[in-house]
Amino acid sequence: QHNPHWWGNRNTIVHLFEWQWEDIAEECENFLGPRGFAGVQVSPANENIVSPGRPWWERYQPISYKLITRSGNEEQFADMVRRCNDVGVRIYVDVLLNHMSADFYGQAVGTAGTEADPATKSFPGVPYTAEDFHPSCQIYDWNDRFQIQQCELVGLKDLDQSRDHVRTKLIEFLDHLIELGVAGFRVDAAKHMASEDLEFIYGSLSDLKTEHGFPHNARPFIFQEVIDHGGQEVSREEYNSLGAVTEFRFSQEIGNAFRGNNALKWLQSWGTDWGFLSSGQALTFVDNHDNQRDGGAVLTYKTPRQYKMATAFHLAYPYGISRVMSSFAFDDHDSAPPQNAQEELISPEFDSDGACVNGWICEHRWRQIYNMVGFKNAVRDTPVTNWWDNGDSQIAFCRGSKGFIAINNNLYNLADTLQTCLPAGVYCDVISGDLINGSCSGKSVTVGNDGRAFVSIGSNDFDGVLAIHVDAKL
Ligand code: ARE
Ligand code: CA
Repeated sequence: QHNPHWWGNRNTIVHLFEWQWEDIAEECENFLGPRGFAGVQVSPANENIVSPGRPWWERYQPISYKLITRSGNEEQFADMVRRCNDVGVRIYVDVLLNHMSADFYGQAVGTAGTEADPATKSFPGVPYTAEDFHPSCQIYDWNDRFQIQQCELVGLKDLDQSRDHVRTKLIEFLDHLIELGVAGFRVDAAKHMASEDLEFIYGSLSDLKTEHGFPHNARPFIFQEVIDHGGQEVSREEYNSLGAVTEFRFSQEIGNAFRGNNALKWLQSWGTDWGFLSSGQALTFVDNHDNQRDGGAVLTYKTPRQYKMATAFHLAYPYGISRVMSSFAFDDHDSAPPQNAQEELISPEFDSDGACVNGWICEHRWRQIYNMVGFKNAVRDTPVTNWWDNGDSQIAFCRGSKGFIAINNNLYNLADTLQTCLPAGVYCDVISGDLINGSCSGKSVTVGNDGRAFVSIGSNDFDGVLAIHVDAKL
């Protein structure tokens, strides 16, 4: 279940973290479809506990499988999936199979009004009773398989996926989403579930629906959240045959490199040589909704220049199943998403350049990022050729005869004549500008008959990247 069922030549997923279904439907039609995005990872769709202040993470505490959350109800969800599929954008849902809500706030009420008593493990909305859960214990030792898989991750009531009743309820829930037209799932906390149980569950799911535009016998795409930085008791290798796995080492290493801790010339061997999973099994990202809050080497929207460079490399280099993060602004771990006085999520608003202005960051609407999504589509299925570097942190390479990228992460200028591998002509650098009505609002690059071009990226340029491809030729 490694096939994301992308449409045409598309190949990038965006995580619209905490967006409402109606806003996602509009975004598919107005922006993601036209810009060539392949799919959206959406926030959990099932009922969650209502927590004071409405932190984003309340959505990781399920109360039932009713499709009612702050993002919208079932009708709105179904409408979103239909409208996104209609413009060739797939929907992948973040699903919580490991646990239900924790009992931190006593008697609980969910976003659909369902009551539950997490303390006694009573979730009548499903229904689940205490016997559907593992006996309570805490994870103290992250090298103890029993604790990791059968104790409570941060106090979240831990479901026993070996039980028939639990399996049945989880399969019904996922099949319901498939019925509504989704293309697959991000499986939260997969490491905290035995892979044999997940194998049973994934294998029991129905095929994707032909009436939603999927081929016959198409299996749901699965990507599993397994944080494995190496030397772990429960490893990514227990899961990668079942579906793709989030490759956290990618996020770590790309952050290291573009923070300047590692010369970019080493990226020539990017991929499995770095200890990453094989390309078709790795869900790759510069940051995700957890590690962007953790600090450390991971790059985020808060360091935009380096973030855009890392993202350009991510989308230019043929490795992994790429996911772009689209965040809301936050100060600390618990900051709530943009909401009004009634604690309802608010819709993103855009300025005249299409950038988000009201608390949503919308990295996916940054030109340097969405134009690299277009680059990745244009160069699909071509290899890296003509790698060039200056022995330090200026690099360049071709993608077949379809695209060329140069990156300057040194504190001095790059100004060189380089092989671009492109047919002769004038191209628009899609990082510094856009090609609009036949003219380029950024740098133009003239490629000669020998495929070579003069390339300049000043150390003071707004961005440290230059990218040209055959779909942005003047
Ligand atoms: C919140 C509060 C807690 C409280 C709890 C229950 O913050 O203080 O105890 O509620 O009331 C998210 C938030 C949590 C939040 C939770 C539930 O991040 O803060 O707890 O929702 O609302 C491990 C797991 C990995 C997990 C990370 C966060 O292996 O699966 O921890 N990631 C997913 C999601 C999260 C989500 C959950 C799981 C829970 O992406 O957004 O939590 O559904 C090493 C280990 C990793 C470990 C990592 C971090 O790297 O190898 O396995 O990840 O450290 O601890
Ligand atoms: Ca578990």
